[in-house]
Amino acid sequence: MKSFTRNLCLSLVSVAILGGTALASPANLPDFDQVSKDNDRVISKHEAVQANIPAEFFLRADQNHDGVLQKEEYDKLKAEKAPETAAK
Ligand SMILES: [Ca+2]
Repeated sequence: MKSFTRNLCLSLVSVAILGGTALASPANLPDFDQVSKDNDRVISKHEAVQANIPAEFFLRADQNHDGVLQKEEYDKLKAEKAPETAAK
């Protein structure tokens, strides 16, 4: 029973690490037009949440701090390399 619990914990940790890695790369984000659904040419926080874009990415990408992502800002974010790749 003890080892079962330990294996379960290890599995959960592995899933957390793999999931985190996938999300950590802005290159995996959907295209601008898929996220901005109302044709206002910007991505609102609400649209970002619906597209599962981490708040961390949103805040980093919003370079003029107007609370929405212009296409240029979003494309710049998508062009970033994952932190672990960029570090090497
Ligand atoms: Ca902006």
